[in-house]
Amino acid sequence: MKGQVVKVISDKFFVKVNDEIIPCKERGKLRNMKTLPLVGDFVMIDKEKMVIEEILERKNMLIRPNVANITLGFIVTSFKNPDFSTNLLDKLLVQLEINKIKPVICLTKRDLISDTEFLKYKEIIDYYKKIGYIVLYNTELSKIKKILANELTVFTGQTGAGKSTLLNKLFKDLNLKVGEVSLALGRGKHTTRHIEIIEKDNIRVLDTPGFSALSFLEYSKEDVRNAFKEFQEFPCIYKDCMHDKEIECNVKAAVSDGKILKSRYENYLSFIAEFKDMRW
Ligand SMILES: Nc1nc2c(ncn2[C@@H]2O[C@H](COP(=O)(O)OP(=O)(O)O)[C@@H](O)[C@H]2O)c(=O)[nH]1
Ligand SMILES: [Mg+2]
Ligand SMILES: [Zn+2]
Repeated sequence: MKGQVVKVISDKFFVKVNDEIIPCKERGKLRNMKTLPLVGDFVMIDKEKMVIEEILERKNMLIRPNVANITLGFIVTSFKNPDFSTNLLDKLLVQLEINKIKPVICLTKRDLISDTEFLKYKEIIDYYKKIGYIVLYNTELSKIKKILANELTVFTGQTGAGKSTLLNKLFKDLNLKVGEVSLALGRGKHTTRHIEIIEKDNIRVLDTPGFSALSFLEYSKEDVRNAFKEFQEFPCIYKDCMHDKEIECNVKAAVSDGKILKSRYENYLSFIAEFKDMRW
């Protein structure tokens, strides 16, 4: 019988099969495979014995929080407190792209900047929309609910950007502490491992209010390059062009022509420069 792990508490795995939650143990032989089921894993279970027999192939996996099969990455970015950072935004977009998680950019604290200040950001925001990203505001609750429907979502973004505030609005009885840096999962006062999918109607979110950045396995330089998907619209002479030291490069030309946002390209260069089998 097929199900999905929705909660893990130490060595108990709660598997959702249709609308039933079955607390399972993992079968001993899984241990030999050095893989434990993660929240988000699709698994085959023996319902009678309440054991997990097999972990089905993962679409993706995060290290911190340690979860699998995420479909949507909700990036929360504030205009102020903390200041807007295209560098962090691009870094998060790259991580999500590489792991085949659809990104959504949610802007917060528009009320803290003036209309004149906002104009500075308009070009940047329009650019991200133009290259295909969904960009919305934390005030657009019904739009947000539609986008989160039927996905398994992780929230990410700087501490203080407004993740908990928004989650509390989406899940009325959640009561996450706002304005506090929560303790990282697995540390703090709860020593047992506890990761859970929070669910309401058709919205499913991983309860990881503490993290501000995701952590995945290493990427290659080429992965990072390919994650800047708009670069592919300017094919270079050399298929493996890194758009860096090469003399003839259509991506660099597009940056000069203003077709590629300068900050995107600069962030790209900074990412591949800090590269030593990158693990963010
Ligand atoms: N002015 C303003 N403050 C906000 C907004 N969203 C969140 N905040 C405040 O920003 C602070 C940090 O929010 P929090 O949700 O804890 O951020 P998190 O660290 O990303 O979970 C809190 O004091 C919130 O009340 C917003 O849209 N406008
Ligand atoms: Mg928080
Ligand atoms: Zn190039």
